[in-house]
Amino acid sequence: MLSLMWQKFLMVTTRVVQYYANVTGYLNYFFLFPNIKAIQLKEVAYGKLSSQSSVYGSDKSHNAVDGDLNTYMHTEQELSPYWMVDLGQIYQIKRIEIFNRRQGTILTGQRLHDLDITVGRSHTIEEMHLCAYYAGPAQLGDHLVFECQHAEKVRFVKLMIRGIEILHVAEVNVYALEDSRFGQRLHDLDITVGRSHTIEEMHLCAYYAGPAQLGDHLVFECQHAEKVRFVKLMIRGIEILHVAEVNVYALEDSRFGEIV
Ligand SMILES: [Ca+2]
Repeated sequence: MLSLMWQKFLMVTTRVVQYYANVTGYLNYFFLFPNIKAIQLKEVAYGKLSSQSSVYGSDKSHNAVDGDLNTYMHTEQELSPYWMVDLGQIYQIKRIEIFNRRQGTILTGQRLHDLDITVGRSHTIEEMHLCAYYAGPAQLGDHLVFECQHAEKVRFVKLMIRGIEILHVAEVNVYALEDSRFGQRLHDLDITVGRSHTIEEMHLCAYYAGPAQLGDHLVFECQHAEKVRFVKLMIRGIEILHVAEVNVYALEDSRFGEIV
């Protein structure tokens, strides 16, 4: 009898704990990523300037960014065949999708293998670094999706097969974070400081009209060396506030060393 009661007690307790764990999890998720639903990706490779290691027939590099899955770029058979796109400006790359060509035999489809997908701010060997690797082999018409580990701030995306092979893909889509809205949300910012964080104590150190751009590094100096404990950023009006890091620099107080 007692054992049954304990079992019921444990069951109910477990459910309650699970419930609160779930609620806490959702709340944490919401507070850590309040703008998670606002993140949108846009395709940024379509129609952009492209190049490739060699051209077979008339299947030039542009065919991989023309929006048509029936056209494809095609290199000669050679060592390390590659295709590259210049996005025209730096984007925060999140996802790269490759559509293998549709026409041909099984072997034609399988030519897509051992593929390095590299990205970089410029296309020098030093700057380009690996976003993803595809071992393959692919099949005709495959739709391959790759995510860079981080949102890479890059301008160039390159596909290169290791070894001697032919590279021919129908389309490459590059998805980037919608940049302008994100960076520009930082504007009309009051930077206040205070010994305590009551409204009476907090006073303005600096005001930033903005709007900022993604990745901006903003530096503000209070007019005086404020003796304060709290630093607060607040945007005027309805907005989302998201900054990557806040550094606060104080004077080294030499007097502390003298008082022993
Ligand atoms: Ca195409």
